Amino acid sequence: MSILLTTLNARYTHASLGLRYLLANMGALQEQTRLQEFVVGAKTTEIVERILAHAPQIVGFGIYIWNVEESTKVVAMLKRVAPHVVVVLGGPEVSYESNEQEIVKLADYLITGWGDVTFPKLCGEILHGPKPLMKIHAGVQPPMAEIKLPYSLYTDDDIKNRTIYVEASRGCPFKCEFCLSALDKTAWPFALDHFLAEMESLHARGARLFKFVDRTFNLNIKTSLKIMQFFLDKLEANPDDPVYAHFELVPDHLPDALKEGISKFPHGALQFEIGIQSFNPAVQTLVSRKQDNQKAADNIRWLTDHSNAHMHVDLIAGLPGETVESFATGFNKLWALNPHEIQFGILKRLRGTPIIRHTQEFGLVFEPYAPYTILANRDIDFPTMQRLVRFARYWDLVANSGRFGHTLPVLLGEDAFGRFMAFADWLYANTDATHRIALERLVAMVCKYLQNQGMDKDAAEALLASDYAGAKPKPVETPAPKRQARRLAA
Ligand code: B12
Ligand code: SF4
Repeated sequence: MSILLTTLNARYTHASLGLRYLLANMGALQEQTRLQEFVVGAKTTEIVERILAHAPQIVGFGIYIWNVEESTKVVAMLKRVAPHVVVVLGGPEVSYESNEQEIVKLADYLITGWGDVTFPKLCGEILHGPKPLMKIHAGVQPPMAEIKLPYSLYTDDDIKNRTIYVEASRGCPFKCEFCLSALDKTAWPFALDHFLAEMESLHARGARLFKFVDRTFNLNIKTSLKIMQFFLDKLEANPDDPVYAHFELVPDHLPDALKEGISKFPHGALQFEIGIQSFNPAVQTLVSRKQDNQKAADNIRWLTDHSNAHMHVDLIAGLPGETVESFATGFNKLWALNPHEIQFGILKRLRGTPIIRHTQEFGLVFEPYAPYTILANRDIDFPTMQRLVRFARYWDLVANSGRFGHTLPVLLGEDAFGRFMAFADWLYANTDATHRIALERLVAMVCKYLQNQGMDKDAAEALLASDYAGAKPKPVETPAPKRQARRLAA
């Protein structure tokens, strides 16, 4: 074995699709290439020891925002104990602004962008010459038909225990300035029939949750319909053996044909992640996000009323021009549309993204280390931003967890944002914690807060008891995430 592909995933359940693409495309070098994944939080010495146990000549690291800090330590240690091992980096986190990155300084080579064809080529040159002269290589984007699909490389163990990521297209045609995909020129589809044949064999091998990483599933409706039909056929052929598909959607593009397809799916089989990000037209213009807000709202309403899909809708706080008040208006508007989950994200400055053009005018201040979260801007000072961060954390615990289905509407009343912000401020003042709040304690705190707000003790306890009983997830023989099962059971 001479080449090792490795990365630190965010969790064990997240299998790396990027590395499987590289392995699938190694050509003649595939025989001598292995894949070994780690999880962030693992001990650096153990990672280095396990890498070296393969006695590799080349180690290729997949570098992402969630692992760059730890990977830097791993590469530094690896180069100390085994300086002869050639380190090649790749992945989105090192594809831009790479010259200033510590990890790039420590490595021998870097491939920016797509690695599918450039990594095997570079490895061939390192192993057999001529020795590559340049340190940094721009990854070649070949025609999609030339990229070998990696799905057979998911092991039976992966299929049984991990999220199966799949990709029907790469890239995004939109230009939202906070997003790395804004740098893509367009979206490039893989040949659909070939892709679906691979999905067929994954399904035959037991895969039941397919998570599409496509930036925009509903870009080409013909393709979306064919993919949905694939899953519908599976569901119809065997209703007792459900299959789940997760897609990212743009909210303002849901033609009737797509709606008709969506409406045929049973409870929970479709999971949609929908980016709203901001309902504020001035902010949308500033960050070059084109979105018809009325259509988006109508479509989310339609999905809530007429489909069985589980909906997770994203908002971002901290965007240039977004004040707390305008964010609150957007949040309340979204809450009124009743999605299952609102993902309250805080703006991050991803390397390479054009959002930095607003730095001066809007006073954007970001954390210097990954994940580069915004700390303050012209309209939201640091303490207020921290209140929003806590709001996001508590929202996840209380609202998105699905554990407080009956209590939440009472807690939020007619002003979801304002009331939850007041609750978040109170909870923080009374617990001093945003993490590791045990469920029992959280229930007790919510109960106390409701009483502080004037609710009768018995009524508050009864309300929470109704949730606590309902909070127990119904037995689901599915790989669907637990909290989604709770939301759907509510
Ligand atoms: C799955 C995923 C996750 C998973 C983690 C997966 C894992 N393995 O652990 C989860 C859900 C946890 C996650 C979380 C986040 N994510 Co994410 N995520 C993705 C997603 C949807 C898919 C990744 C993927 O498989 N892509 C498909 C493969 C084929 O592409 P690829 O990974 O880029 O690999 C190619 C190249 O990069 C390169 N390459 C990769 N590895 C290597 C190695 C070598 C040696 C070489 C040469 C080349 C190379 O070659 C590959 C093939 O061409 C991408 C979006 C996307 N569609 O890519 C975002 C993305 C990677 N995430 C992103 C972000 C910002 C986040 C969050 C910060 C979001 C947030 N606001 O909270 C969090 C991070 C949380 C944290 N702890 O810090 C950004 C990346 C930013 C960065 N610089 O890394 C992306 C690109 C989304 C975007 N458009 O902005 N994410
Ligand atoms: S936010 Fe979504 S639509 Fe906008 S560029 Fe990124 S992936 Fe594309």
